[in-house]
Amino acid sequence: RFEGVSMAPADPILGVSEAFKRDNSDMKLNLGVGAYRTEELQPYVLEVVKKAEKKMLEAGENKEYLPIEGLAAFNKATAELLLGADNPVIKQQRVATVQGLSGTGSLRLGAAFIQRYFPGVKVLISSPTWGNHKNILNDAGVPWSEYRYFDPKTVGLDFEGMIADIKDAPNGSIILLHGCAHNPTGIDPTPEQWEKIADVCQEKDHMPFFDVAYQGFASGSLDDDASSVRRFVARGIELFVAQSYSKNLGLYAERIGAINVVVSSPEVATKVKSQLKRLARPMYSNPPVHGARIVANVVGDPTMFDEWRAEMQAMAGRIKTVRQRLYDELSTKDKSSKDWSFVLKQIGMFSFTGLNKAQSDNMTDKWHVYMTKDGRISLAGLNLAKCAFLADAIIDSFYN
Ligand code: PLP
Ligand code: TYF
Repeated sequence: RFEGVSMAPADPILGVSEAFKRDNSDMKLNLGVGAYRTEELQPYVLEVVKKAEKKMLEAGENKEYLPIEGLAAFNKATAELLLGADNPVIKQQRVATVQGLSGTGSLRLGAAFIQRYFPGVKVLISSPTWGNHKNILNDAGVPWSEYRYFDPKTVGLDFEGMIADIKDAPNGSIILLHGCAHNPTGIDPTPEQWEKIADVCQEKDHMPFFDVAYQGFASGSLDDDASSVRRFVARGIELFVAQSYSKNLGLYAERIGAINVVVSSPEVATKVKSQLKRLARPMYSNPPVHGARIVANVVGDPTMFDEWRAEMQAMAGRIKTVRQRLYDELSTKDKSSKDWSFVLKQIGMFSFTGLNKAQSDNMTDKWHVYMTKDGRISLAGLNLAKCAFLADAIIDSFYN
């Protein structure tokens, strides 16, 4: 029966970690998956998460099923964190929020909604984007195409190309946008560029679908990192937002996130929420409680909230420090006139090095540096001690 099943290809990101595990070299360095490590390159559980878990244990909470839409206290906290607690759309009850299985599961729920209620409507995704976006849309049966985003010549944003492609899309298309810290490029539109993107969305009646996987992690400020979404909401544009707490609270394996749909009236919000629940029910019935309780506790307690902010800023700060050191090492070691300053301009967890597939292969085969084949390195997996070594590897791979 199963003989006809063929081997699935390894995931281009998670497969890198599997290959890293199989490597016995002392030199090896895992810059593949975007997961935060300490300066000792160890996984990090936030102190504030441990504190929330202790409080939860002491309260002796039960393990009853959550409702299909998730934990009410979490759903309230997560929408307020995203949009700002005093946002008129929250006061007017125009947001349908459903707890999801982290960012991925929330995107999947959004995609299932699109497939059911806007069949045939195309989703435009950036070229390049996080690889799983294509899988999610494909498996949900949602058609997609790409808009230009990255310009290899400037190692920056191809804003003209992006705007032209969004303008060219049929009216009423859905535009997938990274709320902040674009993965994999680390290049975000400026505030003025966001305004122009919003102009085009309004002109063309396009609907944005924001993927917010790094709120607070890009700049260290939760509000600044949500400003792109809030800008569109303030214009009265209806939109989807998927949120993840994998990175900013380090809750990777707890699978906690949410799908939010901002709509025109409370009546519409109630109906949309009921349909999101209907989609969730046959897929996984109801979401897990542990991560939702952690988020609700941290966000709902002013002291813990401040502690969270401090720890998030420390994580974002450590990444900025290694980013600077890597740039310093690259510009000192490289005797050519190549300008490496793009490394400093990029934000978030990643640096998009511009290395092609063969060069990325050289990084892994010769230097035991594990990274994705699109030339992305996760700076969250790098420490100061390894920056000189990494610069040697990058320069060797770039010029050979
Ligand atoms: N979207 C983007 C752009 C990401 O980089 C990630 C990874 O963190 C996710 C979504 C979702 O990850 P998770 O499912 O762990 O929340
Ligand atoms: O891009 C990354 O490395 C992170 C982590 O299926 C990730 O977003 C990678 C693959 C995946 C889920 C999360």
